[in-house]
Order: sequence, then C-alpha cells, then structure tokens
Amino acid sequence: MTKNKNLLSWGLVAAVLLFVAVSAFAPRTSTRLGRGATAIAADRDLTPDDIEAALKTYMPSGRHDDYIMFSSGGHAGQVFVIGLPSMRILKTIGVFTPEPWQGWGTGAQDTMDILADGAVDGIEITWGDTHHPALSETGGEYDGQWLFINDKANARVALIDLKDFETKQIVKNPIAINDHGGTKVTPDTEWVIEGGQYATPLGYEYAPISDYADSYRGMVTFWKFDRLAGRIDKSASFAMELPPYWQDLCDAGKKVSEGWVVCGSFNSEMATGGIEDGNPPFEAGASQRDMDYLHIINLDAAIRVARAGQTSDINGFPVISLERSIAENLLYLAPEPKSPHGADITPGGEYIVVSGKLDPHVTIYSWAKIQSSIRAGNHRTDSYGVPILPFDSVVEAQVEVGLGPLHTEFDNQGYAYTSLFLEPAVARWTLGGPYERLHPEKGWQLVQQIPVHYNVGHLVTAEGDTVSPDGKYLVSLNKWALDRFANVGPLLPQNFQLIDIENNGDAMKLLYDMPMGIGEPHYAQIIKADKLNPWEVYPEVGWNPTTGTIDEHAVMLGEERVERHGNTVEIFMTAIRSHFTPERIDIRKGDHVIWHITNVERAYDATHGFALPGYNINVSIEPGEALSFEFDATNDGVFTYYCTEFCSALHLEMMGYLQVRP
Ligand code: CUK
Ligand code: CUA
Repeated sequence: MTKNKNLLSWGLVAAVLLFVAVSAFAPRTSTRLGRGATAIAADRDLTPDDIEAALKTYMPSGRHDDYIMFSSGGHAGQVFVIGLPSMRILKTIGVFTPEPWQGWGTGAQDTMDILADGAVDGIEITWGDTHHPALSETGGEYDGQWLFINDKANARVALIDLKDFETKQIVKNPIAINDHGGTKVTPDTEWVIEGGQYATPLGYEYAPISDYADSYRGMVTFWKFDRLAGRIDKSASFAMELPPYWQDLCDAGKKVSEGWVVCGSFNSEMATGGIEDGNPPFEAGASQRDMDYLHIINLDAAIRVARAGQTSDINGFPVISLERSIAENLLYLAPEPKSPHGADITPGGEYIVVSGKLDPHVTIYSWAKIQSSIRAGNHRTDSYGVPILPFDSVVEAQVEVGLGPLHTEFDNQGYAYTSLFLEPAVARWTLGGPYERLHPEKGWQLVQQIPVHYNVGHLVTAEGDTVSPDGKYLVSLNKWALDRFANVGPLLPQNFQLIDIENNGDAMKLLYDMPMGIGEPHYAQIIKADKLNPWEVYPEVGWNPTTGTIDEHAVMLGEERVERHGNTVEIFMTAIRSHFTPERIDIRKGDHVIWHITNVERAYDATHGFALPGYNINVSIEPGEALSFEFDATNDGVFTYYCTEFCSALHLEMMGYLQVRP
C-alpha cells in the first residue's frame, strides 16, 4: 500500500518533471507524455529511485556518451569500449585473441604477425587474460592517444592506437611466464610497468621447486614507450629481479612521488604448496604471516643503472640483479598487512593506499614518511638483504572500510573509493592531509558504503587514477551476477554497476546494471569522451594501419591485376561499393597465393569485409585501408569470396569466384 502510494506520488513528480522538460520544446504534446510516464512507472512498478536512475542514464537516440570506458576482457583476451552513462558497448578491440569482425588474426598478415610476436618459446598463443588497461598520460592526465594492457596468463603487454582503436604491438616478457602488476604508465608514458606474479626461475628455465628460495624470483619490467615511433622499444627496456614473493599490483608515482614505483606482494612466506607431500596448501601457506611487503622502487635510479649497462642478460634482455638493486639503493620493502592487494597512489602522489584481503582496513602510507625513513637508514633486511622500512615509520593512517577490501580510486572532492569483495560493497572514505579542505568531514574516515551485486573486484572512477580525477561516475566491476539477470546457464555473466558519486555529501546511488557476458573483466579506465580524437577514415587510400604509411602493395583503381611468378600467384584487388576487382580468379591447385586488397573508398561508413570460405580467411577493410594475406591453395574446387559487411543495396552482389583447377 505505502509503496504504491509512494510510487504514485513519485510518478507524479516524474510526470511533472517530464512535463516541464518537454513543454519547453513541444507544449502541445507535453501533457499526454507526462500522463504516459506516470502510467508506465506504475505499470512497471518503478520506484522514484528507478526513475531518477533512468533519467540519469538514458541516452536519446543519436546522442553520444560523456565518458568512454576501456574495460579489460579477462580471458576473452580483448578490450571492450563502453559508453557512460549509457553503459552501451561500442566496440570490441581484438588484442590477444582473434576477433573476426575486425579481421583481427583471421587472415590479414599484419595482424597474424602481431599475434605471432606474442608466441612463447615458439608456441603460438591464441588467447590472453587481459587484466589492467592503462591509458597513456601526459603530465599525469589521460591524453587519449594510446592504451596498454597486460595478459596475465602469458606475461605479455599489448599496445592499442586510439587513432583507429586497433592493436599495434604485442611484446612477450622475456623473463617471466606470467604477470599481474601491470599495466600502469608513468605520468608522461615514458615507461609502461609490467609487474610479476607467481615467482619462477627467470627466463622460464627449469629449476626444481625445492630450490625455490635460491632459484625462483619475482620481477618487474619497465617497457620504454617511444611515443614518436608509436611503439614499445624493447631495446631500451629493462627488468629488475625481485625476491620470490608474489608481486601483485603496481602503481607509478606521480607529482611528489614521480620517479618511483610501488608494487604490492603476497606470499612473502615463500610457500611452495605441495599438499601432496604434507605441506600446507598455497592458500594457507601464503597467508601465514601477518605482513607481506610493499615494494618501493626508485625507478629514476634504476633507469640510470640500466643505462650504465650494470645489468645481467636473461634471454637477451637486460635485468638488474637483486644484489645490484640493493647495492644501488633501488629497492625497499615496507610491511603491509594481511594478504595485501592493490597499491593505489593518491592524485597528488602523497599517499599509497593498500588493501588487505583478510583485513577490514586499508593502510595508507605517506610518501614523505617513506622518504624520511629511507633517509634515516639503518634498516633490518629480509633474507635477501633488501632493507625493510619499519611499519610505524611509514604509515599515515588505517581506515576500517569493511570486509575484503581490494582496490581504491579517487574523486575530485577528496574521497577515496574502495571495493569490498566480501561485503560486497563499495566504501567511500575521506582522505586526510591536503585533501581535507575538499570535503566537510575531518581526517581519515569511512563515510558510506553502498552494496553491490555481487562480489566486486576492481572499481573505477572517471579518470580516477590520474592527477585530477573527475568524480561523477564509479563503475563497480562485479563477479558473478547471480540473480541480477535472466538465468543463462551455470556460467554467469559478470555485472558492471554504474554508481553516481557526483554530489558531495549526497549518498552514492546505484544507476545501472550491465551484464558482461564475454569474459571476466578485471580493471577498466574511464576517460572523458572529448579527449579521444580517432580517425573517421584512414588518412590516405592505401593506408597500412600497422606501419602507419601507404602500403607498398596498395592497389589503386585501374591497377587491379593477377600476376604469376612460377607457382606464386599475386592478386592485386580493389574493393569499392559494390564490387571487388577482379571478380574472377583462376589458379591451380598447389599455387602459393599472395592477395592484396585496398578499400579505395573515402566515405566514413564504407567498410568492406572479405571472406574466403574454405581457406579460413576473413578480413575487414576500413575506408582507405590496404592489407594482404597469403595461403597455399592445397584444395581444388570453386570458392566464392564475398563481402561480409552490408555495405550497400547490392552488397550481396559484392562477390567473386576463385577457381582452383585440379
Ligand atoms: S586483480 Cu582482478 S580483482 Cu588481476 Cu587487478 Cu584485483
Ligand atoms: Cu562491401 Cu558488402
């Protein structure tokens, strides 16, 4: 009863709001619309909060989102591009996994080559477990130019160009088989950080696990990004050997802490499992001690050591040894409580927030205190000789935020937001120190929790890990949607929940549930949409998206032809609405085929696809693009190639015959 009354009165409020809004434009129809809205709200059993949420997220047809979120795809191995606040998926970017719509890894030679660069010791890898996207930054702000992302499974880093939203490079970590603590970028994107995870012998060599303490090692890799070349420069990159604790998430220092990097860790117990042999299982063995270690790394000094050549060579890659790091004061440890996770640096770089998965607190380390503790010297060390800064000398505060804290981001009003896996909820709490002037509360304290559905891993706020977060929106990246959506079988979609964090002092409000049925995204980053400035079409006809120049095999109108050199047939083809030229190709079984296609169109929406059934070829040719693929004509027969994008009224006629004579 009460609910219905409430509902009706709020429905009226909504109707009035709509009336006011609409009457400004169309006074004749407003009354009818208003009544309709009330009826719809009553009919669909919508609460006032529902109506408010709908009004805040509804995107009228044709209107664009204010923010763009780049979400990891988890074991989909891809990146998903999502508009906020509408939560509409705008694009899948093929990264570590073939993606047929974009023609990523399904024939086009350049895409095959990029994927092949991600092979591990000669074994081709056709998937990835993308975890942490990192937008490129200038002066600590997202600049909208590049996106990096790691593959946790195989320790690889990919680079995506935000001019065309395509992957340009995959680098395999030369010393680690898996990673986790990346990617993060330094404030001017000079370095891309890839932290390790499970310790192994570096270079993925063999050593028995009984030699764990001596032969197994952690690592952090610093990839040099060459912005001018638009590529990671492997030859200028290096890694640091770390103790065989399992390094976890890293973050790059900014402002006052710029030039330094922090990485959390767990399993400082150096548990090696072996429940079969009567040892504690990993989850117990790696959780025995109360404290693990935050790694504090002087990146600027490490760069000098690496450039001076004071490195060892592992798989042809320069690595600063643990001994060298200790001798050169590159590495310090600080205790961090209870199975730590997350290491997130505040916008001004003054504090590091670390969560403890088994501790209801977040621990806040002061950068100034870390520096004075380092200066004070005279530290005890771990068993490898790495100095340990005393806990009390570096901790600024601890805030009890709730159960199972994981990851923290920030807003523009001096609040921090921490995901609580076990509650599950998102906690909003106040930053002290210089942030106190931004909010009405004093000191370091929990302000509010909002339940989420269900277990949250990462959360992300708009530009929330930059030097100037926007606030406004928070997305809670929840695992296992349970009852939130229709049952689609035992494998559950994840649930992205959009939360309004706009108003200082106001309660956080849940706005929208978005099912993610395409993998288990871990982290995402949200950028203001107007910072992105992608191309509408490639700059010139014949453009090779990988080299960023005119392709040497670009085909111009009138230059289409088929050339034969011995057993090699080379096809030069153009695509334009609504035909491929040539339309008929005769070859012989056993020929090696090299096929070049250029889309000679200049119109924004004139993409053509090209599929060659039976030979596993499927490419997408955007306006202006030139690409090539090769195959051996091992089967004779008649093969019908056709355009896979519905490009015109006569799209079905955009086809041709490949005749392979026996
Ligand atoms: S980790 Cu997934 S919830 Cu890979 Cu960033 Cu913490
Ligand atoms: Cu070109 Cu359909």
